[in-house]
Amino acid sequence: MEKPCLFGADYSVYVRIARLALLEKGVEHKRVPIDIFAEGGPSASYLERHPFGRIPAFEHDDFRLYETAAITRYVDEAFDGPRLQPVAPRRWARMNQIVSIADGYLYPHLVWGIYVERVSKPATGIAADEERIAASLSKAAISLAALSDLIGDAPWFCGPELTLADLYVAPMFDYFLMTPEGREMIGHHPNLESWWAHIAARPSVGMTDFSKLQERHA
Ligand SMILES: N[C@@H](CCC(=O)N[C@@H](CS)C(=O)NCC(=O)O)C(=O)O
Repeated sequence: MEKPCLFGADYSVYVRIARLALLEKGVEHKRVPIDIFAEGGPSASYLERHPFGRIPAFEHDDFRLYETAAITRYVDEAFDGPRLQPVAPRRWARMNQIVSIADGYLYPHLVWGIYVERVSKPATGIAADEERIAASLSKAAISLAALSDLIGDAPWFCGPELTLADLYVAPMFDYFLMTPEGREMIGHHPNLESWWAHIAARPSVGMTDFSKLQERHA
């Protein structure tokens, strides 16, 4: 069997989630750089692989896949290594709920509404849209309160074991915590602060650290 291959850019939240799953499983893989924000957009050959022109895309032997939810679950099922999805139905449902919160509320607000506006745009000379930041901050407050309730006293979002829920939330928090608003807001939730300290110390998270990147988008 060939090593699986991940297509994408290191600055991408979703590419990082897929890499975190591969690294946590201990799956050797190849990486092919694709910059979807490059002038002219993705190439025709990449659009054949991912008709929506997003990253990541994935290939294992002749099996092609896109959408991070599908990639990470395939990686978990198809390879040896620690399970990243709980077996118990309620914990598994909780994992899916948190992944959905990350896709639906964290990515648009913590990453695009706050990090991109506060950090990425000003870095390229574009003024931050303060109204958009303010609107996203009120959504972020709801998200952090919900995540704080869901994690409770557990070390990880779904209990004693690291799951895909943690791997989804971590890259989104990483960008969010690069903003002063993000650092202030997490201070209201000591359990999320301690979760962040716990996950940020994992080798997989260090190996995919956004702060070491030259080019940062989202
Ligand atoms: N639903 C997709 C979302 C992937 C996604 O939005 N990736 C971003 C980078 S983090 C992207 O490709 N953005 C390009 C664009 O919006 O045109 C997934 O789960 O893989």
